[in-house]
Amino acid sequence: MKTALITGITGQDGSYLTELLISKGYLVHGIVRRSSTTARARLDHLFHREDIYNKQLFLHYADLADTTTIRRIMLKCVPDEVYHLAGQSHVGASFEIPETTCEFTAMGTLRLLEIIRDLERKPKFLHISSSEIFGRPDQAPQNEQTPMRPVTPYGIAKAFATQMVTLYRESFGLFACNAICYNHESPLRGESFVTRKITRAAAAISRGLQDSVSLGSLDGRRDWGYAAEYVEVMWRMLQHEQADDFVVATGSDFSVKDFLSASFRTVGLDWKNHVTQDPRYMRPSEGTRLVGDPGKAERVLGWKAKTTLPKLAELMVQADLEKLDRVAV
Ligand code: G4F
Repeated sequence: MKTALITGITGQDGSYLTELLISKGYLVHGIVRRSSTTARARLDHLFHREDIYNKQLFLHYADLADTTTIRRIMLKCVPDEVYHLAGQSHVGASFEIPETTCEFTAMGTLRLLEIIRDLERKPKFLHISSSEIFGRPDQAPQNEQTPMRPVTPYGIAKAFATQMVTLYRESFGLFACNAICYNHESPLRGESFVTRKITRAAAAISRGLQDSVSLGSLDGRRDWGYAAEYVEVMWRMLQHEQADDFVVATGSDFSVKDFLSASFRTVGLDWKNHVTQDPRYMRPSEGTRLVGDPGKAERVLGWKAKTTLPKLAELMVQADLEKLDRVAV
């Protein structure tokens, strides 16, 4: 039986990854940030299972800045694999809180690498990197060799973390990998990211609960995949005989307008009648042409994304409709 440790276990990816690893018979330990609210709704279904919680799934409190506690957790649970998902992940917010972003996203990763470097039994390590490291690239699609040119505090923090992972692999011999993930969405996506904001609004507007939704720039293009599929490749990366970096993407890009169109079409509405723009959601600078070339992941790991627009938007809107209807009953 293998043991995994997941940072950011309460997030969208953490929850899908936990389910995957539990189905594969892993013991799963998760690091949870202490706060006054219990923000682990995405894990509730496992938390309430007597056969799983505290038998196959264990949660530990720690902050990414708290090296001593994280080292203690690693020494206690002796993981075979560490999946590092945690960090300040909102690109727009990173302009408001650049120091916090760098503290958790950049330094948090370095601290984990330093802890692992000192362990006698070193676990394999996966860092969830981001397409934001490419910023405004010269080439599209981007691959593992594309130079990093980040244009947001978040992208800069991720570029630092990504390069540290490569450095620790090459200089200290750690089995450390970067999954360079493009946007990946699902019904579990946080409500402040554009996709979920749109699908929730489309569902609520169709049920007569609101009239419109306020967004920022509609021109951005993204390579949107389905998060439930992305955790599979995260796992495969750590099962591969060699540590390496992989772009994780669908290979197709769409605009925010395309996502709006697919979402509102699902409920039989025209998005143009329900969207307003608000400068509050505009960013001082934006990545452009962010579309990934997932060829290496397909060749080496046998992984290929299956779900993209319009199916992705449809399944998210359907889930939001079901959620609203459950509350209304
Ligand atoms: O949904 P977003 O906030 O995602 P973004 O910035 O691409 O970042 C996400 O994907 C990255 C790559 O995988 C991750 F590294 C990162 O952690 C995060 O998961 O914004 C997407 C696009 C942008 O062009 C943004 O300007 O949507 C545009 N947008 C327009 N109106 C909006 C809004 N974004 C947000 N969050 N909220 C809006 O109202």
